[in-house]
Amino acid sequence: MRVLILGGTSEANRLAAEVAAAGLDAIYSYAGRTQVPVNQPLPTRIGGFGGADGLADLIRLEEFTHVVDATHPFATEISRNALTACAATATPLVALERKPWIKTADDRWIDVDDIAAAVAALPKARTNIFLAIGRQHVAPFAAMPQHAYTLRFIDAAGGPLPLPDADLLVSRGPFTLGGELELMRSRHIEWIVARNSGGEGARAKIDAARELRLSVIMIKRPQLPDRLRVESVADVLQWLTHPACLGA
Ligand code: 3Y8
Ligand code: NAP
Repeated sequence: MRVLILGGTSEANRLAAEVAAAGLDAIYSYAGRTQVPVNQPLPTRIGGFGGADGLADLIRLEEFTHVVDATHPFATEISRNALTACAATATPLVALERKPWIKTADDRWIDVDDIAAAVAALPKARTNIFLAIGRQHVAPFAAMPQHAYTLRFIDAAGGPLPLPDADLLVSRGPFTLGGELELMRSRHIEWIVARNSGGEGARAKIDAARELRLSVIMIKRPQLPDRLRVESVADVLQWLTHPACLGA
């Protein structure tokens, strides 16, 4: 058995620890989006594959027998590529995917389909907005320059921000409820823009928004094609060692 773990999430990190502890032959893969990704207890590769074909070539070259897609729910391109490459090489694939956050009666969410709809859902009158969606999709918010934005990136911006009134926090998660409450109170945040990423690493801001009764523009998850998916590291290990149990 030789496993390729497509990583980059808290769940992937927990999986890597269990796979290493089980002594399985595995490689952890990062896209290389951040400057200093967390070290893994497995041999690690960093960088794209060159699309689905490149991933298929690597599967053949490295003789991977299994692929685990433990990437983020919004990382749709790599997930589609993994489906294509595993079909082309007849390699078993499972997705380790956390559930989306579910709105409770006390949540003030406005559900939107994508970034453009999130921009359109913002109030018109100037207010304080926490853009908790990373660095890759900030530019569309320049259409609403009247607001005071708080941004949060993992690495420093490396250039001017595309918003006239923006303050940048450089901080990687996982985040805590206390830290998020302090951030929102000290900056008088009224609105939050977030992706429905699910998991525990990013949900503290959602709990803080509920406690402070703030409005959250919640970007829905993109759709992915059907694939075998599990929600726990234990299920992945079961699939790797006893595939029949999961109907794989
Ligand atoms: C490179 C690996 C761990 C894993 C940490 C999780 C939790 C904290 C919350 C906010 C939201 C956001 C962002 C976020 C979270 C975890 C987890 C998660 C959101 C790292 C990581 C990589 C990335 C890539 C990065 C994106 C960005 C998104 C920041 C490592 C830390 C906003 C997603 O600068 C960039 O280009 C960053 C890009 C993709 C989304 C974006 O569009 O900017 N994640 N995040 C992975 C790779 O190279 O393959 O550096 O160690 C992983 C984690 N990020 O326990 O250590 O599992 O979700 N990551 C979102 O939810 O919207 C932050 O600020 O409140
Ligand atoms: P994406 O848009 O789905 O993928 C874009 C390209 O990045 C892929 O086609 C592939 O390049 C490369 N890539 C992505 N993940 C990779 C991996 N694990 N190993 C090797 N190459 C990878 O991806 P994304 O949304 O930018 O996310 C990039 C990474 O950040 C992923 O590992 C994801 O788990 C992590 N992450 C993303 C988010 C988010 O909000 N999107 C949040 C937390 C963590 P090639 O085409 O060259 O093969």
